[in-house]
Amino acid sequence: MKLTPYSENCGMVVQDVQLAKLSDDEIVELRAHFAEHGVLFFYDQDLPPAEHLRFAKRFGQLVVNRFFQPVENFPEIAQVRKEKSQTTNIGGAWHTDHSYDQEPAMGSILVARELPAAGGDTRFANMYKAWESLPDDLKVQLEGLQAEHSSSHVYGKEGYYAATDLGESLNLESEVGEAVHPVVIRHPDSGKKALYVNPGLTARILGMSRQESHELLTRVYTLVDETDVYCDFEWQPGAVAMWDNRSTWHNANNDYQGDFRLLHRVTLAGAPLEAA
Ligand SMILES: O=C(O)CCC(=O)C(=O)O
Ligand SMILES: [Fe+2]
Repeated sequence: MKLTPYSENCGMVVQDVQLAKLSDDEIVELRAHFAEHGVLFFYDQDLPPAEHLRFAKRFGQLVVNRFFQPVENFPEIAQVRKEKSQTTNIGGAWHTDHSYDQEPAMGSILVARELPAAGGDTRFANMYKAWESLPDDLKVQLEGLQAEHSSSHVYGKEGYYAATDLGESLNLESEVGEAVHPVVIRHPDSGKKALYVNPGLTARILGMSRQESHELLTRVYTLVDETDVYCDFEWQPGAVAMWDNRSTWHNANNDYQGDFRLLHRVTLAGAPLEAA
């Protein structure tokens, strides 16, 4: 397999592979690239739902997202779906999947099924680079801190989606909850430090007032925003993106109003996160 940077600081395109036909050695190689780069893109893949699942199961254990509608006959595959008539999309804010779980999802594998005529890119951000880019005084302040992440303000009955036109297509009756993770983690496979707070799901930093926590998180997010750690993945039919939720953020562009978009996501289970 051959890797080429998608952009300077984020994402790698992996060529000369078919995800449905990987050898055991290629799985091992892919695992290393995944840990090192955080987000991998593939084009021209032939990956119907059964093959999508088979590839994901070779890569890791699965976890089922409890808020998204499953694909018919494939309860382990989630639909990332936006109807023509809906104005709100899934994942349209910077986040990392399942950070509200005690054992956050290791990764996600997203396959294009039906794309809008234009728009609908997924933006990614490299949280290894984001961490490295922060000023030293801020790094010292952040290391050792813990943050609470929550699903209730997004997926709860009183949360963000419940008040939108996407609400009825999500399972907002599912249990919501909180989890605490280190603000800076050491990636279990690469050994590198990564920033592990995100604007969508991190509720607060523990051990400080709401106001202090808000100010600190805002400072961090503003600095990340000013740094070149981003890439916009332009989907094509047959494209697949797989990302490591411990070392990236992502954000789905909602710039295709009136058009339909459907992707299928399989989510890979993770483990509790260790502080850096
Ligand atoms: O639709 C997308 O581009 C990504 C949505 C999302 O956040 C996800 O699938 O985890
Ligand atoms: Fe997501």
